[in-house]
Amino acid sequence: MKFKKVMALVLTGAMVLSIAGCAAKNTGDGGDTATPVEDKKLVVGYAQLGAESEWRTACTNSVKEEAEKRGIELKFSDAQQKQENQIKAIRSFIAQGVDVIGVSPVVESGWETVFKEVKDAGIPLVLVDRKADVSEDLYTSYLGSDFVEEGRKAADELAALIGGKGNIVELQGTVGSSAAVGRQEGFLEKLAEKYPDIKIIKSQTGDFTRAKGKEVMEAFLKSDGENIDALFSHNDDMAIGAIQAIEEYGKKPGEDIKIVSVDAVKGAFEAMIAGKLNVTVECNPLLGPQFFDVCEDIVAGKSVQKLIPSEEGVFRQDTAAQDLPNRKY
Ligand code: GYE
Repeated sequence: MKFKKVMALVLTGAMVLSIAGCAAKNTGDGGDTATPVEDKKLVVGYAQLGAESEWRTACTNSVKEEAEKRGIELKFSDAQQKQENQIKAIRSFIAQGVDVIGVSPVVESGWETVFKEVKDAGIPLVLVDRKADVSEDLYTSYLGSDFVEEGRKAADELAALIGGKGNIVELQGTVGSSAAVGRQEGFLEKLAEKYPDIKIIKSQTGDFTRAKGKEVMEAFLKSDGENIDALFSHNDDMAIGAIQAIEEYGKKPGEDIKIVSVDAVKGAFEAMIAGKLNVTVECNPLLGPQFFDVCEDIVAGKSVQKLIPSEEGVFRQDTAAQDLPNRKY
């Protein structure tokens, strides 16, 4: 059968089913052939922030795959790293009357108004991956990583690579995002506490993308190329962009300039195997199962934790080749 014909059949089937569903619902309100409430499909709106990195793609895939597995109707929106698009998506989820809303806030500030609208509509809100700077009564649960701890781990790894002494440059993530704010905070805290001889000579945002990571690293190299001992990158994608910049500049990434980044995506393992990246601190993007566990619990009236942390490790060059086949993202 031709694809179009198959699609037409599938669509007709879906329409019949959904009409049947509506009818069942209508009679269910007052009639005797009611569809039990438990049979109702859970409808979840998820306002993803973008598709800026390998990490983000893994996160999106995890959410989509898990929704499909559980038969949950997912309304998905990609905001292309723009808060205004996320706000629009959330408002449309409210208008559609979804059961739960999930959001990965691109930045921390500016959410009060729309979160209050969600609350007033009686829809539970779950923060996924990144935090928002709002009072705790405006959301039901936050699940994600401890970004400050990731920054601390990165500082210890980097210090070990350069013997506790040297000049480093920093590629920050999206300005005002909880991931960038937290990673920088943890990193600076460790430097202040343990490594007085390490200096950050340049620090700028690369917005968590490869292209910007490369561009900013080129600028760092132009002004301080002979003076940089190491790079701390807030994510692997920017580090991979920076690696290209360092090679084009004529230095060896991972040797002349040591590199520590965060995420532990497959691309980072490949770079470590090639000797170009030294360490990656893990940040788990596979949040789909935890996210829908929380959604289902909330709808079932169960109490859920306010903070659901992910478990994460650190991966180094020496074991990268053994580790890569076991990586899931
Ligand atoms: O590290 C980065 C992504 O919020 C933890 O966002 C996430 C970060 C992740 O773009 O690669």
